[in-house]
Amino acid sequence: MTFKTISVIGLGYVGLPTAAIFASKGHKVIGVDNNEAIVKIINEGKIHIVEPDLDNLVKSAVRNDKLSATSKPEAADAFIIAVPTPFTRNQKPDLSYLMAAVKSVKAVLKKGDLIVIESTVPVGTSQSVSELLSNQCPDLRFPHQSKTPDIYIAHSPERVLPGKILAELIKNDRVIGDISNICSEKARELYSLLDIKGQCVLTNAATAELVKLSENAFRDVNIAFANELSIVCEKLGINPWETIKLANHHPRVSILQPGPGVGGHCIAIDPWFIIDSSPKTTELMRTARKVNDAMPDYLAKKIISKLSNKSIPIIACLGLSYKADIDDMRQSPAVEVVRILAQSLDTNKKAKILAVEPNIKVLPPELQHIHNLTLTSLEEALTEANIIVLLVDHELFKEIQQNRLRKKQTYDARGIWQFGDLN
Ligand code: SAJ
Repeated sequence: MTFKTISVIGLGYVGLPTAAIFASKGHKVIGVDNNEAIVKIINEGKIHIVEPDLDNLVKSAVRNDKLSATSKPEAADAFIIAVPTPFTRNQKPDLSYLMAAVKSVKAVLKKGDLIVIESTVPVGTSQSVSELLSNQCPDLRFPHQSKTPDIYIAHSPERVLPGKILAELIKNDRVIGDISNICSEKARELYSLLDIKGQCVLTNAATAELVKLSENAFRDVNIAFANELSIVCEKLGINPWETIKLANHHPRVSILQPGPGVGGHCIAIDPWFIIDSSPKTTELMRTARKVNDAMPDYLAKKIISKLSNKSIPIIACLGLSYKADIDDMRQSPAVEVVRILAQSLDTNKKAKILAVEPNIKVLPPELQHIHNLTLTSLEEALTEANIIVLLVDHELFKEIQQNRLRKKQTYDARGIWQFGDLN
């Protein structure tokens, strides 16, 4: 077999499920993460993230000796890189984790190895990775130098949806791009070990890079449209959820859902990688980012503007994660709404914010040390608060009985309590 050992570098939301699924198919997998705490947790057969069914998969993979974790790369036949590619303060791609991961592989690289970049990257990155490695390993030939390279490099962007990662890893089609055709064939061979149901579609590296960015930018623009429309609806006194639901009855219309904004480490970031590569021709994508980024402030100000001066505001904010039934709070609009509310009520000594997030035990750093904010249980929040703000459509919140909300001011930013606000 070509791939006796597979290494997955970066054991986060994409890397860990990928490692576990290869291991569950009986392959020897070495997971690499520079966070020693994560390495320890995984070697104990446990997981550090919330993702349905992942805990059992990791537990049995570690118990069967198919998955182990380490903080430094070890020799393998294929290296899948799934490290974060965030953006800088001025919205430029930050490839420092990716390049550090690539350099870390250098020491164990041997002729015939395959490197697959699964991280989302700006156009041109696969070429840069090939060039970087050829500078570091002058004895080996790389794809940008030769049609028959010693090291194969391909880009196969991950497309899995947090919350459904294990199913989508098998079900989704994959786009695989490379700088010389032979590499993507090799990557296809690697993914065939997973018996994936989706198709592997091969193309060049730059196209694969842009395809991934386009998917997320498309979704961002569509959500921005839904958000803008929801504000129009509000001004006109029309229910946005019903409007969108009915518009989507048209066979060629599919409007996404409005909400408190767009969060996570993908859709809120990836459009900037396209904008950065062509700043003068990306007005629509830039505007969509602006519309979605403005939503938390819009919602928080709406709530503040409707506060009554007859009672002390005790606001229960339901949900902090960036979307339903996960624990990920990166770029979360819910966190931002809570932060703005807490800040706005800072001068009212008796006002309180009660944050409810069933998937965490401590508040995220941005919300720690805010004196008028506490993390509480749903029960406590529903009992104590006079204002309820639904920020995330967690299953738990869908089960709230309507009579618990009676006599309270409610704001439903996700449209799960019937249609929109109960008021
Ligand atoms: N959101 C809305 N309205 C909607 C849908 C989403 O406001 O109708 C918000 C969510 O609440 C969340 C944000 O958008 O804050 C992003 O959520 P999401 O579920 O749309 O996407 P992600 O970021 O969890 O995952 C996306 C997916 N990309 C696409 O669907 C095109 C996933 O397939 C990618 O693998 C992932 O980005 C990634 O890693 O790039």
